[in-house]
Amino acid sequence: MPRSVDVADLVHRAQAGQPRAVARLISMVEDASPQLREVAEALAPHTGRAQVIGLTGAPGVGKSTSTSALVSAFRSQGKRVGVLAVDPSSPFSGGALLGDRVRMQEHATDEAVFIRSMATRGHLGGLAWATPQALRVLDAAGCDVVLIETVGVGQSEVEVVQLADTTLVLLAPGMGDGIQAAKAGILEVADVFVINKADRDGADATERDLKYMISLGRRERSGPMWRPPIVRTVASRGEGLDDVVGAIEQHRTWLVDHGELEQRRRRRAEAEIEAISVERLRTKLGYVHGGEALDRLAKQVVAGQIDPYTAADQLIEGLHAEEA
Ligand SMILES: Nc1nc2c(ncn2[C@@H]2O[C@H](COP(=O)(O)OP(=O)(O)OP(=O)(O)O)[C@@H](O)[C@H]2O)c(=O)[nH]1
Ligand SMILES: [Mg+2]
Repeated sequence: MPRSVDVADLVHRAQAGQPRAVARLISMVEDASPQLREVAEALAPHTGRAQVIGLTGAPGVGKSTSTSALVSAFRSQGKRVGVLAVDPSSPFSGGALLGDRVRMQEHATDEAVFIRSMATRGHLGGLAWATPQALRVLDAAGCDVVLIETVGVGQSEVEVVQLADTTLVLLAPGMGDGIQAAKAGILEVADVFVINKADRDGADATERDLKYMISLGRRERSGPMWRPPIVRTVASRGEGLDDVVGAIEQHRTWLVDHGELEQRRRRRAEAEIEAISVERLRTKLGYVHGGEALDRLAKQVVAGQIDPYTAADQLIEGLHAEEA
């Protein structure tokens, strides 16, 4: 049993920007600490200030390199920066993301930069639940900007980027990204497209494919529309990053002017509440699983005495009864 911590003190120290306190709080999130509720309560009044930027794209497209370059750009504006590198496919933090540490090494000694790799550690509900809580920690710790990097492979990172005020989707020449991106539904979540590795052959073709893909995906929608710009970068040489920062800034202005920032943040809170609720129900059902009530209901379903919907009703009623 881990010893209980003085949450108020920990949050106080995190707010003062102490890296160890921030790290400890994020670990509590990852480990689903029993004190997390207390942590969330203590953090709440200090959140809502950070600008959240998501970066996603296929493996190796240059997300970490771009993230690191963006950190430099925001640092030169005097901002405090947090980075969450989220790998939905890895149950371990650290291991698979070792490369990220190397690429972000130049910021390792900067006290105003906090970098953290996140993993699900196998618990249910996973990143959809854990990432927003880690984000709250960084927000409360005074980060002006939080960059969330996630590998673009499927639904889970779409959920992760939904947290962001602005989402960058990275592509690179010759990786068949356009097609991958369309499959993963990543095109719709892009606020800014970045064609990285523009030093390589094929950047023109990638841009052409992308534009074609966007034209196919464009649906008729009422209300104001943001047209995601396409920016080219060579992240490994820091080229084009000013344009990316500019595009992020323009998008932010657009969000504010159209009342969309508020909307997005409300949707983020909705997703957060939902994720916590689902996680809690799952935990409860976990207790039920293999339990007496489920066993009894399963027998009745097998015997044709009741249908599975009725059985589910009874199971859920049982959960509520337990609560009362
Ligand atoms: N030629 C070229 N190489 C680049 C550029 N940007 C990044 N790279 C290289 O591409 C490789 C992958 O870069 P990362 O930044 O680790 O890519 P990533 O998207 O974070 O990779 P994962 O996190 O593993 O999905 C590294 O060897 C980088 O040095 C670029 O603009 N041009
Ligand atoms: Mg990376």
